[in-house]
Amino acid sequence: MPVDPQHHARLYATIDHLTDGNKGLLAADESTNSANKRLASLDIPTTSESRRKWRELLFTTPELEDFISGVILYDETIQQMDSTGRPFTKALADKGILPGIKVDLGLIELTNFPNETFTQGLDDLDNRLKDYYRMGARFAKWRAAFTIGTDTPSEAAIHANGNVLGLYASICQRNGIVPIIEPEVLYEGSHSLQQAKSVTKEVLSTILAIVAAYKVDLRGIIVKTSMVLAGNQHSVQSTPTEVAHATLETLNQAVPKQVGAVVFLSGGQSPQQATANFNAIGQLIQQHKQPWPITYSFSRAVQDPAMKAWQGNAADVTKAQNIFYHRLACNSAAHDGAYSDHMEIFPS
Ligand code: 5MM
Repeated sequence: MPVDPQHHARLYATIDHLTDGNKGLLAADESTNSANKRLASLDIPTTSESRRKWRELLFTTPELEDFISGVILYDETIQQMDSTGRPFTKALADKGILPGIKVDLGLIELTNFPNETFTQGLDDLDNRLKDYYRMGARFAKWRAAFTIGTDTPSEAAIHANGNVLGLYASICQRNGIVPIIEPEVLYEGSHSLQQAKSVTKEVLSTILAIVAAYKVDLRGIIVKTSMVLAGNQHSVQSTPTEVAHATLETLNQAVPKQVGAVVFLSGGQSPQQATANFNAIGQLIQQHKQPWPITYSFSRAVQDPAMKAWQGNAADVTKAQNIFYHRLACNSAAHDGAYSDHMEIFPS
């Protein structure tokens, strides 16, 4: 069945809202396993209530809407409530923040391709999206992951994930939900900047061509990508200027101009490194306008310092919220290339 034309207008309106001004998207969609790993590393109990309290701290940060236009939630979180009994979706919507939802069900091994994965979750996706739409979600996210190695990523892994992403995106759009397509090229590894560039170009251009072949409306999708930089174990680490040039050059070669928006993940960079690299990208955009709105959609780079300050203690909620708010302020300044080291002088 063809997509109702009105759905397209709604998809574009969602993207316009998400990319308004210098705001970013908060990725708070860690699966239970990932959320628990982060809590356990700080000796915080790995319970549903701890995860709820953490998300409440994030979502009730005063003036969150200054810097955040949308939040990606996880299945558990979209059904949870704040301490006053208000659903998180309502708490966010009351601030003009759009709820989104991670709908992939994680990575599984790609048989015959060591160290490669594809992402599962298509079964029943249509029904799940209908439920999530009723709960208020207006955008969704699906992540595929690619490791740079001697024989990876293989053509098979890129194509398998591209086909799944194409199906996911088409099912989202027919339900009036903007699909975020996240083919992450991992930062972990000893690859050079040049290798990161060529792999990211190959992954993005192949996957987006497959997505287009599924007749997905490219204006109604968001691409969530890694910044292009040398691997974290490479002998020479990329400077922000190098990252900015390599990233925008790669995106211009691989991402069709019609795509609705591009957002960056932080991918394990330190919070300050992610902001400095995003700021260099922001500065370059000031000089050379890009075909798509571009913003940030970080998880670890905005959450980690605040979680360390919180450590599960009710008495430290305000301190943690201030740190979280400060990180968002730095990244929204970076969006316009207006971040500087001076912004890191922050009273503890
Ligand atoms: C790559 O991870 C995404 C962005 O987070 P970072 O800024 O920390 O790189 C993130 O949205 C991720 O997809 C979610 O946290 C879900 O991850 P898991 O591993 O829990 O599926």
